Amino acid sequence: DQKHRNGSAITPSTEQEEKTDIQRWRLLDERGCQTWHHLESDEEVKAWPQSTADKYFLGLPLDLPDLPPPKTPTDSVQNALSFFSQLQLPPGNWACEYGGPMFLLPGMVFAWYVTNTPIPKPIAVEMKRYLFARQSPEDGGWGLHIEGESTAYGTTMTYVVLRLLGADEEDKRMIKARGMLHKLGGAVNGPHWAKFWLAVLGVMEWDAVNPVPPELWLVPDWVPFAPWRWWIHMRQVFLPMSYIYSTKFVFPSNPLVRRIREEIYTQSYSSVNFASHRNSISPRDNYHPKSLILTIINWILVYIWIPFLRTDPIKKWAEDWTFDLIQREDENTDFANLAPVSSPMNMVACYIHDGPDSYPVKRHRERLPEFLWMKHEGMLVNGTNGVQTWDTSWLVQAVVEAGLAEDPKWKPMLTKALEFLEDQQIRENCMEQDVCYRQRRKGAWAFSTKTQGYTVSDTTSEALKAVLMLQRLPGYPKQVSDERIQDAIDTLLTMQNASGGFASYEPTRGSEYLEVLNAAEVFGRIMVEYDYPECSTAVVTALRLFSKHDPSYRKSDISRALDGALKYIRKAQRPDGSWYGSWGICFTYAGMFALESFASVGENYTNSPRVAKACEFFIGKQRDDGGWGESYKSCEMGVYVQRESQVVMTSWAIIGLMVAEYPDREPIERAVKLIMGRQQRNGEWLQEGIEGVFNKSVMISYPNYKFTFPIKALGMFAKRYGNPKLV
Ligand code: LAN
Repeated sequence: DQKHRNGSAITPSTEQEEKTDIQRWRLLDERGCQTWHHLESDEEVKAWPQSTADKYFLGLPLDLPDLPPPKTPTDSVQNALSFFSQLQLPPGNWACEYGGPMFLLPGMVFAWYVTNTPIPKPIAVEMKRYLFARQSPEDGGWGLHIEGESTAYGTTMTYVVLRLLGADEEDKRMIKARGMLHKLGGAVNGPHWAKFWLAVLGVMEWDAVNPVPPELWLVPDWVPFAPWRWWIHMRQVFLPMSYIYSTKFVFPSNPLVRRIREEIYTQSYSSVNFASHRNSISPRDNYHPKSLILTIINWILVYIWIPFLRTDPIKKWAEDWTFDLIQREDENTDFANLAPVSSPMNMVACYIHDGPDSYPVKRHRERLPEFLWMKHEGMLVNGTNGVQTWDTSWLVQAVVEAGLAEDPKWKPMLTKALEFLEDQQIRENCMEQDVCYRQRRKGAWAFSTKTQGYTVSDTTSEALKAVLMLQRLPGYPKQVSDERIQDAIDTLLTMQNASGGFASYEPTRGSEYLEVLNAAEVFGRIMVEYDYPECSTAVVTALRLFSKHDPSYRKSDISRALDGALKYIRKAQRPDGSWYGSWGICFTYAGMFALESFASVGENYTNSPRVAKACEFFIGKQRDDGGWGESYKSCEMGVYVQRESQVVMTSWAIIGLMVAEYPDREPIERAVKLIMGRQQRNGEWLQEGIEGVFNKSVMISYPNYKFTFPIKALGMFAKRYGNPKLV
């Protein structure tokens, strides 16, 4: 049971496993700022006992009582809340592991190592344990994400990181990993981001790294490919990367580094012709092959621009301006930064520019650990500095939808959640937002915390809905004033695209043709923002709810925004009735959202052929056991790929069918029974397959979805069908 709870497949290890005492770990949550602590002394352990949430995250026994077996969907929701409420953290938010991608942890360790930042022993030990637990038992490698097949990227980076963390070259698991790495062609076959880090560490020559020219930041804003137009994650990674590339920083070599050089290639280090490997990549990694145009641009940069045309003043000008932008990102986020790929790179840039003991380097050292997460398998790096606002908003909405928000039992929990959301609303725009190309954010919510401070169209919308839903109910304090709610609306209204759709962090600023500059090789559709049915729906439903609450504020702007968004969602429907999902797996996720959009404007199965078609698509995918299960392969391939039923996807599908008022109750009821049947006696659901995705090819875990979406789905069912006895 403990094993299943966290969905692990622990690789049996023949080596004597080094490990910390798991009973000594605690999660500290200070206004959403989450850090894990390993308590060294017995006094500390006594003074700071492990909470239920700590134990749950660590896979320790919880000793919770069995609850009365649920007979109705509402019973089941009550049990789920009994369990899930115990995981609420003191500031009012929920947390969870947010892992999946395997390329996040390496960046952090590389950055620590090359900046001579000591890695505390418990962290090094637990990171090693995690990486070994995630090693493929078949071939000894690692993939792009935990469910993916082994790649040169995953295997090279993880191998080197394990060595930096102290794993022995002769460890059987390392021998196996090295064998796989060589089979994949060695480190020269890694993608661009791998080569970049290997060059920084000094186990690869910079000649093997395709150019990352900071000069691009000097290009005037009107130029169609200027970096300010790129998707925020790409430009925020490109930013420190281009600075570091330009300085050609290399960590001063030491015996370990020299040893690694001899381990990761299929030939001796001195015999590798690095310049000939700029474009080498293993076929398994090459999800998005570089365009011919990019290959030509790289050639010109390497053979003409850099050796003959790039003068020192240009180089200096570009580096200065790039570093200025790095500083602005650091200041705007108090060194938390956008995400865990750019953050370690910003730290290295500050180390080069400001020196090892500077304030920026120290502050980065303090903040990087907020990305860490500890679980029973060891320590990993989360996709963001947490899921605070996002998961808290979903829980609130689920309870409200289930009609239980006024139940005195859940009021204290929801009041705390509301207080948390109030605290996390962003109240000011960034300093000189136009200079650093930032989107307006006053009134918005970020996915994780206010400090990170990036508005996302859907996180702002989901948090706003949660606040509006609760504040309307009797017995809840009005935490967020009308003016602040209007600020959120104002920000949302700046985020719409000309197409009518909504993207993630900003309206789309550049053309889709910019994908020809996609240099990352391992991801698809990353260069610019795109319209998303998920994000568009979140905004639609938030605006609809808001206009019920305040019908006069910016009435015509809102109605125009709604028309546009719906127009986009209609257009995005595929001929088979489905929508492709970009942030959850995959068609079940996006379909649920699209149907919610239509429902919010009164379009349902009976009055809209489009909605009927979407419902038929869902029904056609239901499995024999009554559930839905979709593989992550759907995201990669763009077609629905079945897997065994999952409670999360089953919930998404029936939420869609119910809001669409699908006339036949039978398939929905079968799904409800499946969800109820999988609930444990203590109210929890166990972890199943991975739920989320980004950039088409990377999967990411949303473990709290197995609570929030079943709660919402069962609650909605109970409301619509009179809470029948189903067991
Ligand atoms: C996220 C997490 C949340 C997600 C949703 C809110 C669910 C989505 O609807 C909009 C996009 C957003 C905000 C999102 C974007 C990309 C993120 C930040 C991630 C998937 C989490 C990790 C990922 C980030 C890009 C990881 C770093 C990797 C790079 C390639 C830079």
